[in-house]
Amino acid sequence: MSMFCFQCEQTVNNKGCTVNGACGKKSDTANLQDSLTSNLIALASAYNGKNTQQTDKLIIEGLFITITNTNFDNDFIKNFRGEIEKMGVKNVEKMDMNSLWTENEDIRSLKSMILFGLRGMAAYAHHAYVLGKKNDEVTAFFYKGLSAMTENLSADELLALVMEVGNVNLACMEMLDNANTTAYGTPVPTKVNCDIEAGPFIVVTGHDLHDLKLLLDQTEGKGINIYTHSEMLPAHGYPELKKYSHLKGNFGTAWHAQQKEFIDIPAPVLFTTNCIMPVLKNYSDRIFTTSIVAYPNMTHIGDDKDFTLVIEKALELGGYKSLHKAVSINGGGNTMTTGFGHGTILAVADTVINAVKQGDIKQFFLVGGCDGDKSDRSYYTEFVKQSPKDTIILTLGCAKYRFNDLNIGEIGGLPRLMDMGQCNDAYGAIKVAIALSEAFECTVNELPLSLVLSWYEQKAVCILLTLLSLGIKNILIGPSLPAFISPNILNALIEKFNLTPTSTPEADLKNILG
Ligand code: SF4
Ligand code: SF3
Repeated sequence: MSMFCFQCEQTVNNKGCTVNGACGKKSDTANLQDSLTSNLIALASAYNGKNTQQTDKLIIEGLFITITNTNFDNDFIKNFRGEIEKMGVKNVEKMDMNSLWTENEDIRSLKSMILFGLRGMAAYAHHAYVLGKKNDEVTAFFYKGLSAMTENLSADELLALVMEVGNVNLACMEMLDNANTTAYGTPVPTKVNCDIEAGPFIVVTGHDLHDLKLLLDQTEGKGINIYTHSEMLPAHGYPELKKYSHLKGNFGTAWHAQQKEFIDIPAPVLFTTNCIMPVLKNYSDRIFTTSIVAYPNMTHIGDDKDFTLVIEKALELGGYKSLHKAVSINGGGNTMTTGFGHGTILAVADTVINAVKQGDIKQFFLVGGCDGDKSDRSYYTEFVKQSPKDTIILTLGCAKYRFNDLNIGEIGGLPRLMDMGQCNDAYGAIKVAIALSEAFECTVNELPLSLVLSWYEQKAVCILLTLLSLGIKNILIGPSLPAFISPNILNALIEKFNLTPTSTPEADLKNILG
């Protein structure tokens, strides 16, 4: 076995990647990421309770680097490890990652849930921190959680810590929601065009709204249009971003289609976060990365965020000669609507509540999370297509690309499909659920609300843990269960939360709606 990784949904045979990663991660990179994780555990143990701004940055960025489809660049990872070693911590004396991967399967499962949850939470914390927000409880928990990796804890103690990851992640996501809305305003419903106008353009992908804003500033008045891609789509809803007239629309679909969609693209693509896939030769001269994303031999824009090279590339390539029509993926149209954050939905709470009371809305479904390239993810398209006309679909995360070009109609002036944003905006969905439960004087579990989640990487793990820590039951999860949840731990989660794998859209809809 030259590597071991089982942190994402596409892991080989739903057991583990042991030769190369199904994501394209080579064994040397996987082993370097394990060594980086060991360094981070050592750093967290040494600085637990004595953290500094510098150690906070290293821990949060270091965890983010190891998220699936984020960083494939060995030199980048080696340099980053060097920064940690400068702090006087070389490795973990009590354990290396191999000892974690070979522990008793339940302990390994629980520690994996903590580690992968922390990786996801680090991504969300990073986005809030670059916008100047901090939360001491969240920061401190990275140290506590990582330190626990070397501690001899019982399964019960670890399970309590797993729930604590979820609980602290709620505070983290609230901080991020506050950071985004303070910086860019409350999102408003916005129709986004997917056709590309003639002339030079830049495609910007990932989740980092701050990088997008800097790029919009630097391209203003230069005759270059900006198009979002994948998880950047919800940027169009923010007043402080949509005010830029050269933020034109959205290019392409979800992350896993990039190797097809970037072929022959006459424009550069800027990756601000995951998900980056192995870069094909055909478009490798057009890929730029920044922040914690990196891929060997691609131009990386450093902390000065000087996007001149990206701008020059856009002007050199020149864009399409005439209007480039988008191809609809799910048989819908070539526009998508986003911007239904909690601010917008709660502003029409009275309309929603009345519609439920009058029987016009029978059920809410939150169909969201990550997308991936396996064909069984057509479940989510079919689920939305088959959902009855008196139901509302809320969505978030890149899973929306399975159905967000569909027009499924309205109920009393409310669109039946509402895109609440990135996976980064999951706090908004929780806020809406809690507000509805207060309005109906019941618990969230008693609401006519079903969560149908789609997972792929570690950000989905921390969000799932947050939902469980809030006591939310009956969550449907697919397209498969995480390989790192052992049978015993799965049984415990089923018993306590009735966490259920998705089956078929027909059966699941029948089961929910009776
Ligand atoms: Fe395999 Fe996923 Fe790990 Fe990549 S991130 S090596 S696909 S488990
Ligand atoms: Fe998507 Fe990678 Fe998870 Fe942000 S961009 S949801 S998979």
